[in-house]
Amino acid sequence: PPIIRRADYVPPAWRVPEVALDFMLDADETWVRATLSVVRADSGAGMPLALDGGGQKLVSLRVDGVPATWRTDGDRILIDLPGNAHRIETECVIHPATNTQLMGLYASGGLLCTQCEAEGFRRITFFPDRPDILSRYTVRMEADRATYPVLLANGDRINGGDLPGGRHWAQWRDPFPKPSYLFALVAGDLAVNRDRFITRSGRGVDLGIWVREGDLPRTGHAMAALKASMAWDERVYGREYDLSVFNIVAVADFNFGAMENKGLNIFNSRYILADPETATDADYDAVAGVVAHEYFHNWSGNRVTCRDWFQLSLKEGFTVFRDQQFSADQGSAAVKRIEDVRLLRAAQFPEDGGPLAHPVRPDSYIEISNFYTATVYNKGAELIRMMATMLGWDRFRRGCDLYFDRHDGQAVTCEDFVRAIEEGGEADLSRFRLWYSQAGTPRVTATLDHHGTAATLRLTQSLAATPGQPVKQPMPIPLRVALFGAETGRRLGEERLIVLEDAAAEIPFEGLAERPVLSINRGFSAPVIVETTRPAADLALLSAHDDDPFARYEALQQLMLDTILADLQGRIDHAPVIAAMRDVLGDAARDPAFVAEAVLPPSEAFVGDHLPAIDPEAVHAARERLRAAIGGALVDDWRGLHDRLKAGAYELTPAAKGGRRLRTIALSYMFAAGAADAAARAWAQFEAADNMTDRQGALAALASSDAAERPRALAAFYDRYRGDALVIDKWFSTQALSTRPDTLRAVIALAAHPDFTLANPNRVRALIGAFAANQRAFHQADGQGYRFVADMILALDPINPQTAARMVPPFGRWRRFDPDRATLMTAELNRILAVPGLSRDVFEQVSKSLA
Ligand code: B3K
Ligand code: ZN
Repeated sequence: PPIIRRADYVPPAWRVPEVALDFMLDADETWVRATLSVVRADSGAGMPLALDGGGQKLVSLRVDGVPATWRTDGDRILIDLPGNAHRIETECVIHPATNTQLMGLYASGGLLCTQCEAEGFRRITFFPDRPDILSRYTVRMEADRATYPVLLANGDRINGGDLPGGRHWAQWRDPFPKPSYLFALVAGDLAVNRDRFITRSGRGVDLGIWVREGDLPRTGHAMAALKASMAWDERVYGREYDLSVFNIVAVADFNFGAMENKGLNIFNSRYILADPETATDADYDAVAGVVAHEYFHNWSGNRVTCRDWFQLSLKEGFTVFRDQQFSADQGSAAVKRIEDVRLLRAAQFPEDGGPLAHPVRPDSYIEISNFYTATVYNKGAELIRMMATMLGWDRFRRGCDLYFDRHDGQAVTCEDFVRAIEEGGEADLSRFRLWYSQAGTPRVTATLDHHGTAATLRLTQSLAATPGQPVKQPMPIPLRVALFGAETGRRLGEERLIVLEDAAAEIPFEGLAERPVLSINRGFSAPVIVETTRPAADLALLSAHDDDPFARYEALQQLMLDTILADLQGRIDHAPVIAAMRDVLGDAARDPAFVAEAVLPPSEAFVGDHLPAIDPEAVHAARERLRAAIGGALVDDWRGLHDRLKAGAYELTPAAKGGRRLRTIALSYMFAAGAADAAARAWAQFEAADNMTDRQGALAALASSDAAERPRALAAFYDRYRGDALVIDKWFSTQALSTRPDTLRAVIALAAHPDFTLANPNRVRALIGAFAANQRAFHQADGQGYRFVADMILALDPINPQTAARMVPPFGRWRRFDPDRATLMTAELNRILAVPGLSRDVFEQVSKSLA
């Protein structure tokens, strides 16, 4: 398949200022009539009009009302046009019910809905399907009234009515020019939660969240989050909503989290529906975060969009940063930052260190769907955050204002964004641009030499080669740094922001009253790996006294990581961790959410990232030994917490959420300790729960145990929630994440369960995605875990290539494992690659993983 390159960008030859679409909707066969007014662009002299297609049948084509001829070029059609402005009319037939890829117009649980980003619109009608073509859309839909009583599209409903034969129609108009990837329509039998928002300038906006009738009681949290997001973007970024309608529709079958279509967001139902009985606290946070994210796209993505797909991080990195800021403002900023960094380290660092590494602004792709990655999204957000850190909020905000003002209504590049921040914020970001072009996670070494009342901090940076990028240059790395007194734990002087510009630097400190302990990359000010040797006593001191909560967390994480790594080399000493943990537990009453984060040991995957060659069984065993030691030494504390944190009536406050989280962690430490009462406590928590957080927490603890209560709890959970897809997903994923040695066998059996289906991406992620993230089970030494996931990829590829391709990256880490596992992993990659007719999606991920 061809490689698309950023350097090959050419501006469009034709513009399409107006589009009129007319849909005769039907699940089996939908007719699409499109009228495009096309205008030759400056660069279009002598060029044909090229319209992308996606395998649909073209029934007729007219130019200025007259039947016309065309040429084909793969899936595209080319039309030679004599003049500079023409009217193109096409008529196509598509088949939503058999659209299992879930791109374009497809059926989901009796609804018809669309997903166009990145290149789905071409599967609906022939169109120059690229984000730098901005058009005004008018959409007419006609359908059977009983099956599809609700007809929605972008913008405002301007007309509609009944038709003979039980049919009806509606017409919508979106006044804002938009790229085709933001087009949306929905038809179906939906109920609506309506509300209203008054913007800062006094305009009323009608809000609607559309779901299946029975789901209406679960839409309140999403609606509250939507209104909070609208107010937040006005207050923090000065951005107001611009249409008089904002609709959200929840659908059960969706490849991704949600989609920011102009005025008509379409969501995976798992990011809309929440009530205490079926959604965990984490689900509640995810709903609010994704609702905010899609809403914020209205400015960062829709009003200002991407010139081409290489610029994806322009909208995604910025919008993730904005949703992170929003969530931080809604609850504990410290805990939110810890969660963001945990995700970055779990998903992005491994990507940056493996064969699929790519810059935040990629240089080439085969299938753009493969580039909706943690690098583009989450590292992209870190780049924005670094700019905000270096400029300070006020200057950064002035840069954002200039960006939005200057580029409103345009399709632009990451370079345009950086230039606006530079000019509006009065900064020089010339070397900072390297962060967009260089892949890989920088390593910073830090040593602090102390002499008398002075000290010298020596820093170096390096960046390893990544595919296609053998040699790298130093980048500006903003590091928030403070020193603490080794005796008193007091901070010595102010925190400093040090921007490491070159390969190495020496920073002097003076006037130090006692030996200093280094606190560096506070708040995780840069997405780098810091290598610095601090003895256990210093880490314990920081974990007790650092006044940056992220740095406190980080110190205890480092101490636990060092302890596990030492164990793997035969040196077992759990005492410093236990002492530090006892200290941290002193804060459990004051800040349970923070303590819950702090006491969790680093994941097996994160530990593996620090080893030259990973033996997953050994990592699992060492980490379990640490958990057992922490559990056992502090068992009375855990028992006490488990008793004390038993909540009264359910509340969704930050304190109540933190309490629930810490309570279940206490329970799991009791299991780790082998406490005789752990299983009975888990069962009691499971049975008495008045919310999903407590119930699933207890279930997860039992699922990894040998307790007699385990099968009982799994069966009771299934019976209680049978038919509730989002909860049954949890039932699948909880079992797939079990640390028991027989997990693979259980997962193979679950893949044959009547409720398992490859047709629903949530279900696939719940079972197969969760299993592939289970380090011990996926990497089972006999290779059967690899074989199972590879079989699933091959089975899914013909149905849904996007979702199939997302399961390939765990195989790409083969170089990090022992030779036997590496051989087994590459054998599966080769087995996949040998299958004829692979999708572009899977082909790209597998072939790159082998390279
Ligand atoms: N922009 C969409 C992503 C759609 C991905 C399709 N492959 C969701 C989001 O980031 O908001
Ligand atoms: Zn997004």
